[in-house]
Amino acid sequence: MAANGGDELKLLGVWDSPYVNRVQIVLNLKGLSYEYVEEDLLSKSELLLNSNPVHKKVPVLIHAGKPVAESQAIVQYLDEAFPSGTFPSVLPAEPYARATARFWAAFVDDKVGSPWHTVLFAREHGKKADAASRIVAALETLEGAFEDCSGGRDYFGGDAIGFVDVVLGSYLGWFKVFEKMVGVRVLDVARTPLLAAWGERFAAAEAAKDVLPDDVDKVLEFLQKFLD
Ligand SMILES: N[C@@H](CCC(=O)N[C@@H](CS)C(=O)NCC(=O)O)C(=O)O
Repeated sequence: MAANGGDELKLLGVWDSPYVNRVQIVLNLKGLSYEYVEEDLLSKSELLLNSNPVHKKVPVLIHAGKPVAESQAIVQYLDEAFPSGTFPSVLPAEPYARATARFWAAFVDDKVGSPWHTVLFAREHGKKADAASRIVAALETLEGAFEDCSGGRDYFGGDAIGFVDVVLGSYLGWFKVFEKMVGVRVLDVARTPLLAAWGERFAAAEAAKDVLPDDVDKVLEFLQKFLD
């Protein structure tokens, strides 16, 4: 149905990618229906290569034939193309709160996303463990950010899931995978109690619960294809 984005929206993705998952969560939050196309990253489709010729990565959102790449840009695009009034907002309306949300979202992909990649693909255990401890340090910083941004409410976005929630929340399934891979519990209730409780809430939220990967062995088995 064109009125809610329906047949105009196509998402190229991979099921266990945090970058793809955050876009799916925002599409769910906004109640938008879309066509999902699972990509094979070892044999990328012409559509992916043509839609994201610079990075050749997922996610790519194609809206009415026009591709948008890079997950944070896609989320912001969706927020503007399907704005408040008709759809729930992900970014706050007030400029300072908006800038703050963008700051923390950038921090997450820099300080959690980069080491996430190292935990996955580094060959040596020591490098994986070092990257996991950098994630722990980033989460300790984010514990303080959560306290400030949430103002005692459930989410970084306040009463509702917002931009920082979807950007950080999309890594939650992987944090469980890391416990099995490197033996490090990155999101730990003793170190970061507010974030640990937030993580439980986010993973159980309607928009996220069927999106985040929750089968650790299935994720590890899938990852192995890229390591062989
Ligand atoms: N900064 C990008 C990262 C996207 C990304 O790293 N996607 C991975 C899957 S998790 C990918 O498509 N990798 C394929 C490749 O590197 O060739 C975003 O936020 O969208």
